[in-house]
Amino acid sequence: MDKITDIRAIEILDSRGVPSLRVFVEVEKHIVAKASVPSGMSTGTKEVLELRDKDPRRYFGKGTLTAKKHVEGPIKTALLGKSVLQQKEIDQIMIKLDGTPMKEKLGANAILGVSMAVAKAGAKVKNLPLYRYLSNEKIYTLPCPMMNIINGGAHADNLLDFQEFMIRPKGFSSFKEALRAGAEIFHCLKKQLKKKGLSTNVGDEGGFAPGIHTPEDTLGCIVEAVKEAGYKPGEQIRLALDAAANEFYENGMYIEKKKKVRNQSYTKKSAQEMCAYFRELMDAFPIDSIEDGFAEDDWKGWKYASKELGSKLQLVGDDIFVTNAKIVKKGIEDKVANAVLIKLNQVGTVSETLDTILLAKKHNYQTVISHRSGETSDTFIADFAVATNAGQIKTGSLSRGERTAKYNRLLEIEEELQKEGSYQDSNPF
Ligand code: 2PG
Ligand code: MG
Repeated sequence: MDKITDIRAIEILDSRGVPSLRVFVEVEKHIVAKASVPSGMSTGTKEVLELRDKDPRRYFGKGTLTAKKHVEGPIKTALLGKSVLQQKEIDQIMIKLDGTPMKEKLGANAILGVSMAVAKAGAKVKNLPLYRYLSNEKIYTLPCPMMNIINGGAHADNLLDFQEFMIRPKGFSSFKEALRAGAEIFHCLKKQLKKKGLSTNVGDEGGFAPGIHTPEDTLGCIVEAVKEAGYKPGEQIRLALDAAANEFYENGMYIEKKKKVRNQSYTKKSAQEMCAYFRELMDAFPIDSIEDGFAEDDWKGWKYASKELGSKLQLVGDDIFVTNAKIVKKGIEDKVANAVLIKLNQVGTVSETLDTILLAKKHNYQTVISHRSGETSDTFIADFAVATNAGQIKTGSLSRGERTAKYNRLLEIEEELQKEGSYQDSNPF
């Protein structure tokens, strides 16, 4: 009683009001599971292809009707009658049917939507919550939330070149309490910003997007908010950055891009100078995780920084690895980074994402399951983080429904698991 009897898709809107795709997989004519595909803004060049219609008359060319057609045409034809319990086989059929390394024929959004909906359908057939269904080890750990409370870079129209300023709870005994700390700090930060006459409007991921000019002032504000909320910076709350350096890497240098765009004078830094700058920030603030501190084309810079800083903090590869096992393998061999950001839509199927997580774990690389800046209310990644014992999740700030949906799903899972689950706080960094 597990055979696919229909697959449909609709064009939906993501949290930025840009089209995305929702896929429905029907099993034996009575079970229907649906999944929605997210979309990134600061993307790595080696991410699989998000298929857009390129029809300028609709959604400025960003429609997803072609992807919908592929789901309801060739993909459906290839998968009708297959068992939803055979995730790997289904993903392989779609990979072969597409036949291109970047999934550009069918579109990775079409393929991933089906892959995720098939996983959810499998869980429904087995009458299990998704996190139990996807779990191999049947050990369930709630991830540490990395909460992005100040937005910059490509996610906010302010002057910050770094994209994400996150807080990372340390030493809490449950996900619930770690999340509470995050939310309390978020509200204190709002007060801090107001007091300073700064905007409390939020960016794409629900973090504030104030007109602060420097990372130092931003981090200073966050530390103040942590204290005001009654937590100890460094001890209970650490800070994490996603520089998303791809966005401000030009001709081999890291530049003050937002100043450049505004025709203001701007500085440039080499990879070595960038590394020294991160060290300065680490000396001044309790930072213990930096994502994409270097650009994907700057493998040498990454290697240098991994040697210099890799024993002191978590260095997370996002755009450089794009959740691709082959690239992560090369990174492991070259001792680049020590953690991998995991985004399903960078690689395009559930089983390939699982393979990348397994590879990372096998080599003691940390894993962080991640949302995209363009999200939907789908909570797949919350279950996925628990199923894979990833240890960490980043899914934005403590505002905006598409972000809190994932945190709320984790609260639900923690409650449901009671003593069967534990909260992971054992990251070495
Ligand atoms: C990132 C992500 C998610 P985007 O860079 O890590 O925060 O952003 O989805 O825009 O790539
Ligand atoms: Mg990133």
